[in-house]
Amino acid sequence: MSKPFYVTTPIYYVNDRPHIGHTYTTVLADVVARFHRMRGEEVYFLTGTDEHGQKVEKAAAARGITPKQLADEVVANYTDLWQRMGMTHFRLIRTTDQDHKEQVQRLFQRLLDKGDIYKATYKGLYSVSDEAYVTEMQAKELQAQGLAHQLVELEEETYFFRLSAYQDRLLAYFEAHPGFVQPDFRFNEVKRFVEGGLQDLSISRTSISWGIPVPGDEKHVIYVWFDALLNYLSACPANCWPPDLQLVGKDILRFHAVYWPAFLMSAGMFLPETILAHGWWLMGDDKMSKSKGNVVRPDTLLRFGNDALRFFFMREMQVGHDRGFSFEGFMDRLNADLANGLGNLASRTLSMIQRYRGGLVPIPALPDEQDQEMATRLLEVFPEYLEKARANDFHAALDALWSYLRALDGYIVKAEPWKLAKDPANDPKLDAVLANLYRALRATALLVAPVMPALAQSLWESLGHADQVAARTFHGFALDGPAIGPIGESKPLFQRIDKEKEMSELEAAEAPIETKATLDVPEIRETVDAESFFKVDLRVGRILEAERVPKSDKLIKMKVDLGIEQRTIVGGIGKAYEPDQLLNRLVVVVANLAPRKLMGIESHGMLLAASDNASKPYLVAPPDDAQPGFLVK
Ligand code: ME8
Repeated sequence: MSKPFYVTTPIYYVNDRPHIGHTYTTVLADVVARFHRMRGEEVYFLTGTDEHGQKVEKAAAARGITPKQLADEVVANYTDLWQRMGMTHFRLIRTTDQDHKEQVQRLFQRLLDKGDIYKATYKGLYSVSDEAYVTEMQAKELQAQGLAHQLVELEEETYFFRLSAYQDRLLAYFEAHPGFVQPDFRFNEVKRFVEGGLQDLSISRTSISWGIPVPGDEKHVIYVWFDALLNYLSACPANCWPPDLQLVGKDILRFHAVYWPAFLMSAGMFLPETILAHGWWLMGDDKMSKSKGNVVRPDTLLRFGNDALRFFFMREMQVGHDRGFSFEGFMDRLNADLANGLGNLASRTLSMIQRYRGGLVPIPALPDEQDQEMATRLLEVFPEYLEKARANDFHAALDALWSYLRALDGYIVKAEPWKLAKDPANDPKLDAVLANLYRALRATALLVAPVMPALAQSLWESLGHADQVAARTFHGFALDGPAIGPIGESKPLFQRIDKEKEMSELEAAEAPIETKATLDVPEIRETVDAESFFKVDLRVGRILEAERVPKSDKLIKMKVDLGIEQRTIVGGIGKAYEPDQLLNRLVVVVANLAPRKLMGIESHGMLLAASDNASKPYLVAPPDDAQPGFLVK
């Protein structure tokens, strides 16, 4: 029997309910799983939860419950969400599962027996917030960031994993497996990290009790990452190893591309085929995260449908890169591609086949050059889509398919079937057009089934099929085969979203901003050279007018004097400021920012504001004697 295709997501911490970042990774894995099933492969798809460690221990203590009770509570959110979203994982592994605990202890013992795990005394600095030992170099960085208070001197007995012994072996493996980490630019980061030298890794703690005990030395608990990474092994049935694709966010790539392969090498096991690191969904310039209080929960978006959210994720995010999230962008994408794009094409095509051919799909007898061109494009876009999807690039696959769908709109406009239908002499041409459109939709239903299972099925049935589209395989699908019978009932594929109306409701439904007493100082962003910085034109401006944007409690529309001209600027400061408070205020404006539309209003420029944990804006103010137009540099 051939080995099933094995795909994994990270196992999520139970210190938070799922947000759209976690949902994104799991959707991607589910799309990949469904795609491989339709390639005729058996698939094993695993997700799970990471439940041990100090943070869970503390959070539970604060609530007066046991860590396991807390974990059970949070895990219920995950199981419920994945079930509602129709995820097709075989198992949601929990690191508190008995089989996992045994696996972790077995492997720990094996590496101990082999000499790759040894006990020694650690003497040095420890970061309390990261729960990790800190090298001198890292300590200097933290001190430079004003975070020295997070460091404590520590001397303790700990078990180390002999990571340093794997540096050369890892580099040799990377050399021999150029596709091991994707995308390439992330692989290069990993290589540079390993080339920089690896130190042995502490893999036990005595300060924590909530974890898996070291076998035979129970005052030590196994370090969460050693525990967590092994989940992929614990949950793997005998014939599945190794994983074909491990999806991770870029934040946890080092654990998966350096520590994890080293553990496996030490255990004498095969390494995963590919580790794919995707980027982050951002809010503004920030990563979405609970501590920043800027999270969007999946339920806020799921009211537009499961398929809509899945499509948005796959269509918008170029795997590997970061992507800014906005409700407006979300709705624009769905309206453009699902309500207009595909939805419109399907309803037009089906109603024409119904009206002009009584629901029977014609067989084209005499296609002209234009018809042939469209038929050829289908023959091209079909394998192109499959190839891109096989490379996990659903963004590019959908892009190619939607550009074909747009070309079909143009084809209809040129062919004008409604005119052709008036004269029987045009029958061959009308037949060719209708058949081409039908075939395009049939292929589309098949191709998008992994991304939008329900929508694809609905389209499939409208085209006259009674079976499950997801049970079909791509291979051997006859793109130009005749229809199996008359078309079915046409159902609207996607209801157009009333953006203005939804916008205000969405803003209201947004997760309440969670405030914290102390400021969680974000890390300094990556270095930019002076030349890049000076490209930004910062000016003093004065706010002349300010009014709320209707139906939004966040946005304020302002007229701002920049000394040389007046600008309309829309700012997301409405929760922190009343329009009256803004009048006559001096502000700092990013004057050469490309204009963009916010709720239909063109905003040209941006006001600088500081922000706290909860993303509350504090407008940056020049001194009173500054004047509009002054350059800020
Ligand atoms: O790191 N955008 O768990 P975690 C995109 N337990 N994806 C995001 C995201 C965002 N803004 N935020 C989170 C852990 N993710 C460990 C993993 S694995 C052996 C242990 C996704 O709950 C992304 O996949 O912090 C990231 O890797 C994962 O959630 C982190 O989830």
